[in-house]
Amino acid sequence: IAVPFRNHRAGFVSIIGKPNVGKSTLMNVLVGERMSIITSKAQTTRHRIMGILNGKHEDIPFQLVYSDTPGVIKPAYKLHDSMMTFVKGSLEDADVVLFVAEIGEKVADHEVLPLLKRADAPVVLVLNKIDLSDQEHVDAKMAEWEAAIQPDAIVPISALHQANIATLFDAVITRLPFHPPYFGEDELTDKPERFFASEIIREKIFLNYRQEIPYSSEVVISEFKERDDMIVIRAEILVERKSQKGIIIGEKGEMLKKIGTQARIDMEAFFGKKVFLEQHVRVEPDWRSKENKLRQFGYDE
Ligand code: GDP
Ligand code: K
Ligand code: MG
Repeated sequence: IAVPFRNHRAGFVSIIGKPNVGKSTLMNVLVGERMSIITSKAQTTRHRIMGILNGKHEDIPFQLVYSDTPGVIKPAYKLHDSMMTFVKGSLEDADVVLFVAEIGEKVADHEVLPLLKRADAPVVLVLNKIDLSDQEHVDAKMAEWEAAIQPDAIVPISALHQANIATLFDAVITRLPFHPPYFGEDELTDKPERFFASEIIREKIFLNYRQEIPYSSEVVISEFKERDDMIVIRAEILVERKSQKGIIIGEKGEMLKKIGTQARIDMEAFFGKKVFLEQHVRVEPDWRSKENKLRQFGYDE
């Protein structure tokens, strides 16, 4: 006789939504680690990033595998195609979908709605950034979403101010299937350490440069050597044009030095070790449109 498995919960929780609604901020709050990079610019997140949380809820141990994903957009580059493939993949695996919408967003013709049809999993509509609104407006928006998509639950939150996160956690954990853990207890993520080194540098590029520069940049870690007392990291910053290389480096190299310092400080906090960081800037013409380059930079699954 098959005995139903009831002593552990585990599952995949996908965080999806349009750009800039606060998906990465929420992911970090839920995982309790600064795992996904956050900036005020759309399309900061390019990959599916898993963050694993182990714990206990009402005496039953659980393993939550959250996936942060790129914002849903209409692809303009090959790069965007692979970004959207990551989103679709995460929906297909999902046991619970966290569909994040911000309070100011229009409900009609929402880009994410066609994608939701791919998911068999329960959908929790997360209404984020309620700190920018009042109760009356929040209630009205919740009613609008209820009428439009009939989600399994609607939870208004502020990811930035960590408001109502406990309610959201409850909505997730109670929908998590009974299942043995998928990952080892000490695993925090599915991505290697060098991935986070490159993401930290990308965040600094997004924060320090304007217009096309962040979107035209990619970071490749060419060396990641862990020694007893420090980590030696060599990073290549790739841009699409020569003029962009000059902008990245800045006058007398001051801009490159600035992002290098900011990145090193964050890396030392993330890895808990001293970091020696060396950066090079290289032109890789039109890398965002080239399939072989995208593959080389890890945009395939
Ligand atoms: P993503 O593109 O969906 O991953 O969004 P991010 O997490 O990168 O956040 C986009 C911007 O929204 C950042 O400037 C965040 O600080 C901001 N943000 C995220 N959550 C909230 C929130 O609850 N309230 C407010 N006011 N801003 C938020
Ligand atoms: K963003
Ligand atoms: Mg993001």
